[in-house]
Amino acid sequence: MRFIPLVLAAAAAQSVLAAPKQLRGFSCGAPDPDERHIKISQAFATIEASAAESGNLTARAVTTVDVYFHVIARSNSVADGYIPDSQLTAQLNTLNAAYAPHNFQFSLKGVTRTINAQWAADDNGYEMTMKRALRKGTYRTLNVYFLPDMGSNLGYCYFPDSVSSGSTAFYRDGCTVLSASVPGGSATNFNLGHTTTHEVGHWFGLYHTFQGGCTGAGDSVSDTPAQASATSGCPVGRDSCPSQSGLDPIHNYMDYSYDSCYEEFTPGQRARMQSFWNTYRAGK
Ligand SMILES: [Ca+2]
Ligand SMILES: [Zn+2]
Repeated sequence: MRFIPLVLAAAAAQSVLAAPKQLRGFSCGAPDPDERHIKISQAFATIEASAAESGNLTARAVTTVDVYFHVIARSNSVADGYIPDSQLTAQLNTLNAAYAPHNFQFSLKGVTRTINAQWAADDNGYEMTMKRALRKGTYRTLNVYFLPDMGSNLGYCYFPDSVSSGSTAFYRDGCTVLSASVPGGSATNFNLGHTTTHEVGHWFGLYHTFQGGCTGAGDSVSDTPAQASATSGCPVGRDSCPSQSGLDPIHNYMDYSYDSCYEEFTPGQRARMQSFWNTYRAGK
């Protein structure tokens, strides 16, 4: 017991130098889909299933999504969120690699950099102020805001919906991601850039794989096995809904696993992203 204070003191001293961001686990602040949005997903599920049956899910052309990265920082030091261009490039590459099998690619159209302590702290009262100042493009344009302090969250994003250009919902649209989660960042276990992959999945209309738990429609995607709760780490063989078929989709980008555990979206999720894109974003 006598050694513990020394160990703690050493760890504390080290953290001042290296400042690794210790997170208890992945936590996403994306709002739960409401009943109305779940009904939209279930309607897509029916259409997608009949298209699959009739062999109508032919190979599609690659869709390129324009992206703006917004770096919000407390100061112009990396520790305060001022992510270097090299890490933004690595983030873009990670996103493109994750979505390449699903016919989506991302083209970086611009980077903005803002030093603003209130925006950097993800204060609710400033979300819309920040986004009204920074959001670029149309409803088919992805805006990602990198913030250094998000409380216990690694990120959050908003589902596609019917919004009119210039409305509050239009400006709110986009993903907010912890700066330390970009490739090479300081978020232990979550610094390979897949927080952005996960949040962009929400932007394309996907729910968490554990949405709805073991019963009912779950995430409204038929090929992601039901899951009782979020996964932590990378527990191979986890089966949180033993009465349902399939092991937990712990390698799915829409679970809460470590970045190193993430591997895939399913064909069903790919079809769902395409459905939402075609209906809500493509023409905008
Ligand atoms: Ca499912
Ligand atoms: Zn999420």
